[in-house]
Amino acid sequence: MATTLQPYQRDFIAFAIEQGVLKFGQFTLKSGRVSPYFFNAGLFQTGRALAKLGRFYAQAIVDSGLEADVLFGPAYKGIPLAAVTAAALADHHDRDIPYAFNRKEAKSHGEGGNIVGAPLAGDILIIDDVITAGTAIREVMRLIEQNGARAGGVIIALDRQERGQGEQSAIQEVQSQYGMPVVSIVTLEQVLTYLEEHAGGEMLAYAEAVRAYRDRYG
Ligand code: OMP
Repeated sequence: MATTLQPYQRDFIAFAIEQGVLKFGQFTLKSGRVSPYFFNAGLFQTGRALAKLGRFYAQAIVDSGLEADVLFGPAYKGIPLAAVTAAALADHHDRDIPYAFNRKEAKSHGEGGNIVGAPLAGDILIIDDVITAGTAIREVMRLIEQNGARAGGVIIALDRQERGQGEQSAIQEVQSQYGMPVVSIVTLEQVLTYLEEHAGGEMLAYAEAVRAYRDRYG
């Protein structure tokens, strides 16, 4: 099924490939699945790349209509994501949203606790990199609840559109279990459309491998 892409979504996929963040090959995932592609957000590793990444997340948040009182970046990888996205929302969309993140080790002195930044009040928008089977995001939901707060939504870079614990997709499960929307800058289907539209021989072979994987785990 073909899917449509906004210009900024095309730019994001091109950018992820150019930065070596979206790679093709053979990768064993956290879930144990062996995938023909991997998205490593840690490889957006220069100032310019991070600033640009923040603008993509900010655009996706604005496009989705998601409202947020606090942007929350789970440690460790979510921390720079929350910071650059909060900055991009302020600089490019005139939305000055508080942001926060957690420490993995709770601190008993100084300011104490395990949350740094804005207090977790109102609708918390969780920002993360990827959802595959949904394990990582469930841990974050527990953390938010332990802090007496409520998540109002999740924004990720890539929705791999894979099955979760049952027959539904991991994202459908998370949405129905927690009653909140999960949005992404792009979905796997959009990446496939991009590869099929733009790419030469090698990329088409990758697209075929990804489709085969999707037939198995999607
Ligand atoms: P789940 O916990 O299965 O949803 O997997 C999501 C996590 O897996 C992400 O937060 C990453 O740590 C890691 N991951 C990626 O970063 N990129 C991928 O393309 C795939 C995974 C993964 O291992 O599934």
